[in-house]
Amino acid sequence: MTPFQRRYVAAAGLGDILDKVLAGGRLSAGDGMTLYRHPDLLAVGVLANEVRERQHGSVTYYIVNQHINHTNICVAGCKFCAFYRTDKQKDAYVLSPLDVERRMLEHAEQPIREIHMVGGVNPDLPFSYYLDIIRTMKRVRPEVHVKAFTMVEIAAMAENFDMTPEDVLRQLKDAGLGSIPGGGAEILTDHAHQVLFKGKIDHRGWMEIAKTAHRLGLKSNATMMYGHVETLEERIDHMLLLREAQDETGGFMAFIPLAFHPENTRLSHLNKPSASDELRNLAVGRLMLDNFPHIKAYWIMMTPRVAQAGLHFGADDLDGTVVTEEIYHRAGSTSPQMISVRQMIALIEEAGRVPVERDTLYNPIGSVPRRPSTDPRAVPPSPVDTIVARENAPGV
Ligand code: V47
Repeated sequence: MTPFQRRYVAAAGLGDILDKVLAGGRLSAGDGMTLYRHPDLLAVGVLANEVRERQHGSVTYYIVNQHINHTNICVAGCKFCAFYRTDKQKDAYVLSPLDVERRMLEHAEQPIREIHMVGGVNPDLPFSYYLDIIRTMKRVRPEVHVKAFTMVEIAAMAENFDMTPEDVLRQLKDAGLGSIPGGGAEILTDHAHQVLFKGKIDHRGWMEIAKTAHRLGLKSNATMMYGHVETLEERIDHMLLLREAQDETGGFMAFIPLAFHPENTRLSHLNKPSASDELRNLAVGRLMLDNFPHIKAYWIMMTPRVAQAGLHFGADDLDGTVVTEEIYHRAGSTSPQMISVRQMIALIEEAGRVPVERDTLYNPIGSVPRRPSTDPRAVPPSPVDTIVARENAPGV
């Protein structure tokens, strides 16, 4: 942070939070509310950017991935969802393992490293279906990382098949599941649960499955869908629950704030959160979740240009190339459904950041520039660490 930025943030009345941030201290719920209510978004962004650059320098991650939604049939009946159908509706679908194989083969020429698969809570599918789908994906592309099934889907499997969540997770993991996506968290409060999604697990259930997955060695992400019926206090409560769980397990990789898209939902009378609200949620997430390694600006939800700005408001990851995405497009997203690796790199570089391709677990891939060591016993620093150390060196 430059001396000018320090003076600017202090003059904006955020001196106490600045001191905590510079000392690496933990922010309180009250600090979180101050950051949400503060009129100067730029000052909030400067604080978030300080943390982001301390951790990651200019490095910005992306992944070459493919999203597949295996079924849109769902019995949860969430008010915010434009994607789900009942089994009687004519556009209801379930992809068979063969359909999944075909979708993957359509993109066989792309170096896809991750399949991100989520779907509805469909009680008509047997447990063997989920195992077959994962095994199919690993057969078609053995090197691919399968990040699949939200905590909500795992909980529904446990209930429908009379298994413990631990058994469900163990069997999915044995079949090839690599990690769990962050969806289904919505807002982790009783109020939001009652009003919006009472047909599925509440925050206790979501957290129990997340912690079980982490204990079994499955990393996960955590989303926060905001801009509907929740209060600002509920957003902070959501973050505090995540922070507390992360202190316990260390199993979360990224926090992903998702702005609510109202079109074609039962909440279509609401306005979509503004771009500045999107930037602020990235920034507050970065500042409150001091124990989360990554903050994701999910470009497909935010649009590429707002996500690009997000790289200066706390985000260090843009997610992936994403082949076909249905959940937000049904709810009115106007982003393209995929971008090429070249476009992704350009997006990051235009924002003055350094693109680093990653795998699902944030291991960098390929050639990030680094200086070779002449000492044969030296453990080479990771290429990303080298960039971060160089950029954070005094005087730079
Ligand atoms: O669980 C559904 C949200 C989530 C709407 O882990 C909506 O890397 C806004 O979880 N408006 C699914 N949000 C997406 C998701 C995700 C996306 C990208 C990366 C990762 C990851 C996870 O989307 C749902 C729900 O929370 N959602 N409908 C809507 N109308």
